[in-house]
Formats: sequence, C-alpha cells, structure tokens
Amino acid sequence: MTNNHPELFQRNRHNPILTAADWPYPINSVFNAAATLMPDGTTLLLCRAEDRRGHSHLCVARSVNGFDGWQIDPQPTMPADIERYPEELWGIEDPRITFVPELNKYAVVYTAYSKDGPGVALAMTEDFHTYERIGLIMPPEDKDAALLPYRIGGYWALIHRPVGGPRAHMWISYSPDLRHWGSHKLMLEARRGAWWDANKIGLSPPPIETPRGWLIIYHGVRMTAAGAIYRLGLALFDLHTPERLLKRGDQWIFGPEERYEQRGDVGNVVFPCGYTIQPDGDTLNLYYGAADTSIALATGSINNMLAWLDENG
Ligand code: BMA
Repeated sequence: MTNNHPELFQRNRHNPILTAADWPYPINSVFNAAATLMPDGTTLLLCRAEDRRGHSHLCVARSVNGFDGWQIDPQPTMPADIERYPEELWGIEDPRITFVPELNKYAVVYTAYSKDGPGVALAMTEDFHTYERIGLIMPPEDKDAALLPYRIGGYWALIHRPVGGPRAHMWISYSPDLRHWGSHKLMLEARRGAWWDANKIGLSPPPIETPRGWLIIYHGVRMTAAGAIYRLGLALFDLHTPERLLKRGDQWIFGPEERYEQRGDVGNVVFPCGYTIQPDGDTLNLYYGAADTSIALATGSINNMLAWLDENG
C-alpha cells in the first residue's frame, strides 16, 4: 500500500536534539526520554542515560523552546536506588511522566531492570529534584507503562505491557491507591504474521486525551532477518472505558528513516516516551529515542492524527 497521505510528523531540523556529547558527565548514550511542560512553559525531559557499564539512570534536561538551549542536570537526577529497591539492580529505563491534578504531583512510571528481568516501577515528584518511590507495581516481565492522569470510576489506571508468552500485548490495570493493582484487562493485541506490529507491541508515550477518546501512539516490533524494526502506530480508546478500542490504524505512521534513527547502538529504532502539547492545544512535540543512541523531536497535529484514524482505522 502506498502512502496516500501527507506525513503526520515532521522531524525537527536540529535532530538529534540531544546526544551523549551534550552531557556534563561521561555517558555512553541518551535516549527514550519522558517529557512534560512545566508551569512556566519550560519543556522538561527526563532522559534515560546509559553509562559505560550498560546501566541506565534518569537525568533532567530543560529547554525554553523545547529543541535547543538545554540545561542538563550536572549529575544523574534519579540514579537507581539498589539498597532500598533491589529490583533496580541493572538500572532504570524508559520513563513516562503523567501530571496528576488530584495529587498535584507528577507520576514517573519507569522500567526497573531487575535480575529477573524488567518490571514496572512508580515514583512521585513535585519538582523533578526529589522523588518519592512507591516501588515495583508490576513484576517482571513487564514494561512500557504509563499512568492515566485521573481516576476512572474511582480507580487509577495503568497501561503496561506484560510478557507471558510468544506474543506481548498492551494491558490496563486498576488500583484504588496506586499500590495494589487488579481488574487486569487486555487493551490492544499484537497482530500476527507479516504485520508491522506482529507479535510485540507496547505503549509509547502516555495516552493523549482528546474529546473523542484516548489517542494512543504505540510501537510495533517487526522481526526481520536483519533484526528488529521499531515503528509507531495509532489507536483510539474510549475515554470512560479505556480498554474499549474504538479505532486502530492498519499502517504504521512513523518509522526509522534518517541516519540517526537507522544507525546507533540499536539501529532502526524510533522510541518515543513523551510529548508536550503547544499552547494551541493541537500541536504535539513528540520526543523519541533514536537508535538507542540520541534524542530526537518530531512535530505533528492531534487533529490530523484523529482524521488519519478516521480514514485508515
Ligand atoms: C525495547 C525498549 C527500549 C529500547 C528498544 C530497542 O525493548 O525497552 O528500551 O529502545 O527495546 O532496543
């Protein structure tokens, strides 16, 4: 099938916008960053930085315009806390930020890499300086998780991607207190066979709330003889019953095309963990890890994504 639509995302001409060379201390790579707009309009990225042991920690970078002039914390903002949280033994990765108005705090959901595999951990913060860990909320193997910003029917909701068998799907679970999780529901299944999103999918950035539903950008992993290709697709879910799928796109909408996406520690990977929305309420800045090596930015329109789903869903 040909691309009979204009591209939904435009890459920033400064891409990649952050690399290890920008870092104030030695690291191997920086990628898969969570994002949020602070009350003063500053863009905050909570970046996954990987050291030369291969272990990751999180580090804050701030920018007034969201693409350059980054102020990077002089040391790791959130290192793994192995003493108190042994499940963080091999580092912490791939954060997603959700601002939670009821608590007036940001929820940071991240991957804790334990010796039994990756699990989902949660920490709360007000300022991105100090973090109050809640600990592991989904045991291994589970990752690609984000919290919804408010309770649904009285319960907090977490989207995540457990791995139980040969295929890995997106699930949603509910909690009265952010600590105890249940009412697990299958949300979106990986397809089979030749599909771009066969066998393994996962949530990319946190869901985007729109009047028509939760718009979800998810990644699909296509295994080929030359390795995996990580690409992005769209799906829309009911606002009040988020496990209810309304529309799913058949084609991927964004994939590795530029050199910095195709080459790096893990080539052919675009992996967004965060976005910000510009003051017009429609323009989305999508921050993505490129080839597990650097951070890049692409910009799109929420309305155009919804219109694309109407035509291609
Ligand atoms: C996935 C993720 C990411 C990474 C990607 C490609 O499993 O957990 O951390 O960007 O693999 O290596």
